[in-house]
Amino acid sequence: MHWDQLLAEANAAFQARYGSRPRWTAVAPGRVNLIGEHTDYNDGFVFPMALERYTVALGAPRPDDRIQIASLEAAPSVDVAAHGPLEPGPRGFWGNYSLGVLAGFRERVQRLPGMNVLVHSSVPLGGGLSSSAALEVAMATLLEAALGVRLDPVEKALLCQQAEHRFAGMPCGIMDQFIAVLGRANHALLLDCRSRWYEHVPMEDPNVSVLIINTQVKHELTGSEYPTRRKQCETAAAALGVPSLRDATREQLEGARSRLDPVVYRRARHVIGEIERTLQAAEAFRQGDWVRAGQLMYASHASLRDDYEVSCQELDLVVELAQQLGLEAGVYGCRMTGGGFGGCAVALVRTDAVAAVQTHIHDAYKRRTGIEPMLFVSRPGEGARIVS
Ligand code: GAF
Repeated sequence: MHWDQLLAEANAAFQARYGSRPRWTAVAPGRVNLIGEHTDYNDGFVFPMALERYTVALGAPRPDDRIQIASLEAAPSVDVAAHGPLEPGPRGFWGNYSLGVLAGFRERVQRLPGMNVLVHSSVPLGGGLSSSAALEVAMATLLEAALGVRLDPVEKALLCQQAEHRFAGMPCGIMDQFIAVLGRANHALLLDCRSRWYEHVPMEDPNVSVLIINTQVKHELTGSEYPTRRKQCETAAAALGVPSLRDATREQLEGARSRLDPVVYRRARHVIGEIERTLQAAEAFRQGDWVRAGQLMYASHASLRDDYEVSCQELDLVVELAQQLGLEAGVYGCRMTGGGFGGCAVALVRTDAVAAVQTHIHDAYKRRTGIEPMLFVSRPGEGARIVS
């Protein structure tokens, strides 16, 4: 859906629901991670780009002290007192992300204004493209406009991450909120999750495109498996005597192999290798070396599948189909993206080959699984901003 259409639908819905026009409009993007998976909570590097798919949050003041937040994608709406208790709703409630952001702001500014809010999104929900971070960051940006404050971008991303930890019960790393805040059109973001140093890496070559393939499956494992992976990484780091896996080398890991649980060893092998691959891939992107970047993406996928065990049959099938097409058909590389267990894969494709690649993967995937996948191309989009 185009940005203009998203905004027009949101405005019409806002007026229909609240009977007035919005005073503030804020927007934040979804993201696709090009490489650097499950490295953020290991103090490593990630390399995402913002998508041209956005969540928009519209707001207007209310005369009383209630805050209402409605969504065009989910129900029921949020309805809380601006200075009453802010507690998460039931697990899985979409409003928890917004409630967490409200709580984070209230800790900073003491008092929130009464507001009517409506959110609308073109980020596929629950598809591993970070629809939750887009929602958190859009809400945070709306609150900045409403309160007339500007948070430091790093502080804003961390506030949103805390919202997810405390209100949605998801112990995520910092990648998704950072790219939603810091995304830049036609650039990917290389982020050091330890120091929070970052570099916007240009992605302006019109001959290469980023294709996103949504498997349309979501195996309900992410919730339980994600914290387990985090713990296994901590166990590995402790056994190696380092603060986090960022500090460990392949040699150290091999030296300790006999004393490590084999599963913990494989988890650590993924993280250590993935951090190296991410830095190498960022360099390949800087050089426009798409063949090298693609090889690293395939290697990332194999490691996520075999060592980290967060892929699934459907994601493996997409990557296999892409790999079968290969360079000759214009595919440089492909991998699962995001937390795993379903959601999306990302492929780097020669622009003149995109239509044929898209048709082939769509048809073959549908034939083999009976599921209709959703494919789309996106340039790197803009980070969060106040539109009006
Ligand atoms: C999810 C998390 F939210 C991110 O922080 C990151 O760990 C990712 O999974 C895996 O790379 O999107």
